[in-house]
Amino acid sequence: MFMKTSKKGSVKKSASSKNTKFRPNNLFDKQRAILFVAAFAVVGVLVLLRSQAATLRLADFETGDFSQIQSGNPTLQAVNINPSASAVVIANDKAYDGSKSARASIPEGVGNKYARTIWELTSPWSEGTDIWYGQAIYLPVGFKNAMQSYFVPMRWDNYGSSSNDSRGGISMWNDKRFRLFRLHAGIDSTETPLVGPFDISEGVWHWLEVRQKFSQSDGAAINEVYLDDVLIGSSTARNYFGVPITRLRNGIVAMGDQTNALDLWLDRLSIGTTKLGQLSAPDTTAPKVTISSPINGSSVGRNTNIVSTATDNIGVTKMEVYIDNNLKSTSSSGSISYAWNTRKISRGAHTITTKAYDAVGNIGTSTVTVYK
Ligand SMILES: [Ca+2]
Ligand SMILES: [Ca+2]
Repeated sequence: MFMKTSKKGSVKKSASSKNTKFRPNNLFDKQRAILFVAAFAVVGVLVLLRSQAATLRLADFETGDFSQIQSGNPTLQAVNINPSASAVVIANDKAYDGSKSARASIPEGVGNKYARTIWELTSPWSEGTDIWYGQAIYLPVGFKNAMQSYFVPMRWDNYGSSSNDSRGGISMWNDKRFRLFRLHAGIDSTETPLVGPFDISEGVWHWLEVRQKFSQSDGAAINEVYLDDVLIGSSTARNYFGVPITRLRNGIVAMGDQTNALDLWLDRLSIGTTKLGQLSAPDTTAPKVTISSPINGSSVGRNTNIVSTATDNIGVTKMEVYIDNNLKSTSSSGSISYAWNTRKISRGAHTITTKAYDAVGNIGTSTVTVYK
């Protein structure tokens, strides 16, 4: 059931005939042989130059749009969804670096769904290509429970450019664990992971990076997965099937049998020829908290709604409401509300404090004093 396809693999023998068989035993054929060698040498040099020309491509979304992904093909949108609604938007509420990220969302409903960005590769990946690709990923608390079948957050493929498509990348299966996988229509459906399974925890940003040297031969390929800059597994098993790879996608690339709504955040999507690695600067910025209700200095009625929101440079992981230093409510997001019944409290001044935490424990607070 893992990304089934109805396509059957078929291998066509290349047409050859004895009339065109190459026999370099006369002058014409010798000249032809020299031309062949020269042509292959030129192609080889061009391929080499092309591979050397590959430089880091990085989308951190600080531009506020998807132009960093759409380079080279403005008609190929970074935003796609099936069946409906907006899929990937620039988000300001969480970011791995800077202040913006991409948020991929799918609505409730049945069906194969996707909400992903698409990189059009500047040159196809093929036998011998040694490439790094990665992304920062934030799975909100509850994501795994809501994920019902399988989910692919990062995938390369040649779908669209070849009917004989093959795919690989990172997927999460219904055991809620992640793998580096390979798949080829009609040929490899064994679902044997190249690396994994491994865990990616919720409620905190992670840096996920993959190195793959592509080869159809077991032992000649390289497959490495890094999570938060730590190598968590590797193999040299065959990782692709000879069809040039033309696209890399990030987000909710595919899922099966999903009815729950889901969303996740992405940042710092990258393609390069060397390891990019996790951002080294630690997060020392505390969340900024505001209490929008009640207003500082106001008199409170019998039923008072306490409403507070927080933002953070990376992400708010928890919020709390305190009344006179007593914890009353918690949430796992960047907003919190609490219905305060003041009937039993004493007359006079009372303090309301809300706290917001980020993943590394920085705490922001906001306090108002109200009167009964
Ligand atoms: Ca960013
Ligand atoms: Ca922070």
